[in-house]
Amino acid sequence: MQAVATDFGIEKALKELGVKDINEGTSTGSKNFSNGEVIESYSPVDGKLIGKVKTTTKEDYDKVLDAATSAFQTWRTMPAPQRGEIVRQFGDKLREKKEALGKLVSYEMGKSYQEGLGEVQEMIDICDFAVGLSRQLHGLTMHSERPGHRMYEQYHPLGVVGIISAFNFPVAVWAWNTALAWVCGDVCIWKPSEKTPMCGIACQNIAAEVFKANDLPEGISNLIIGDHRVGEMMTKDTRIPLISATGSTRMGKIVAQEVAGRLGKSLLELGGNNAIIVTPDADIKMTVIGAVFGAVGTAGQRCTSTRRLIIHESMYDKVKDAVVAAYNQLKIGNPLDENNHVGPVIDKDAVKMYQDALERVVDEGGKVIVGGEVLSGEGFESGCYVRPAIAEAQPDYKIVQHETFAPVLYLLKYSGDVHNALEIQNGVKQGLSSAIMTNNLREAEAFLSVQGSDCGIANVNIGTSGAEIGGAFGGEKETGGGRESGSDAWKVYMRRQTNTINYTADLPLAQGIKFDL
Ligand code: UN1
Repeated sequence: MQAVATDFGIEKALKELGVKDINEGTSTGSKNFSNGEVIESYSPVDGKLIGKVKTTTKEDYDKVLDAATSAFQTWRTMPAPQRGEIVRQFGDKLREKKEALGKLVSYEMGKSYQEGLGEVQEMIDICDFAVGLSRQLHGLTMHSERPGHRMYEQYHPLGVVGIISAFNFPVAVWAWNTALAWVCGDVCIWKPSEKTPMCGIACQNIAAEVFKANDLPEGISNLIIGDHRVGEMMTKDTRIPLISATGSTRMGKIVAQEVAGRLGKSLLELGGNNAIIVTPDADIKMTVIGAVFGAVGTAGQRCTSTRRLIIHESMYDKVKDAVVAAYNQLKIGNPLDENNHVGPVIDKDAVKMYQDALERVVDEGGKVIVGGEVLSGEGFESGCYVRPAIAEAQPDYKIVQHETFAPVLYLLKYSGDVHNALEIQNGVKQGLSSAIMTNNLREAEAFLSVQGSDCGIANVNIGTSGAEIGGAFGGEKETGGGRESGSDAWKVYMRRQTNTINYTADLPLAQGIKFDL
């Protein structure tokens, strides 16, 4: 009898997305011309080779830049609402390909299929947002101090926008940037993580199809592939006025210095060390859902993942028992199988980081109360599956201060009032996301006040992860200060110009200065 292969529709998805048996990488629109060394993409799900991709050489890169620079000349003159129409079509294509792309994300990155679909939904949402925005790229008008003068500001596109994204959100973070940049009139060059190149190629194929169908230049959407050496080509390049980079704080510091050195702009979305404060007035059921999804979703590899639970001493045992009980229910396995909650981490290096973190917390005096194992045997052949861990720790442990990109949750205790909890929460270098679980108005408002959370995102009765695209996304301190996606984040993709027009026959000077000839 022939065995029935359950590949969860991966082969079909790869075909549908045009990434089956390819050997390319660099592209400008639908034109491929990669000449660099080959990298292989292996799935953390089953350890199998997904495909081979070619990296970008300096020559390839210069060709891409030429195509992008020339495409910008056309794209920038198209009225913004018409660019919005193109982004609308792109969003429609994503709706068509949602299942296939969600599967590829799950297979190449390892997050659950539901989260893969969620990621594509974020792309669709930002397209809708950008379409509306294409009619709202507003500037202000001001009253001139001089008679017969009109003063206002307007926004023009910047040019070529460079996007460097991480493996953990291999498609959505590109779309946050690109959908806004496109309606703003910019063209984009994207370097996805070398750990998830197939996702990059799949997205580029979808975009290229839309630009081609509209007879638009190929160079509006461009893809380059490789490691930090390829990233460096962008960060050093004065033809790229804005670099938007998502990843580790270590990477962000290098990018920031390089780009600032040439007075370019950078938009940085870096590490987090996100905490949920659990007060005596917290709803335990909500706390457990928020904390567990926050800590184990995407196998703890979101920049918004919950890493610290700061629990009031009066609630400590109760919350600990409830969270431990929930962890004991977690099913770990193939993320494409919807019965499982947790898939693999991205690779064996991540497994090592997870193990090292747990060793370090014990060395510093903490205690691992759940997890710590690397799973083996049938279904775990890739070697990338770990049991999400919980450790009891102290806030000032070095390892607790550090962002470990793996499913490790630290339980910390506070006493007294919410200000003590806030001191612990804010007492780290990172400042991305934060949350408080409370039904007490005073605690909630204290958390949101000027003396409250110092993070870019502060939630009440919601976990730290899973932000909607409508708000500005990003954080303070070592998170890098950038804001992406919603609200007025679009402004970073444009240059502002202040215009003053004199419609009189005199030339009065500002500040009342007299200069008679
Ligand atoms: C990231 O991990 O880089 O808020 C982005 C969230 C997602 C985005 C995370 N919407 O968890």
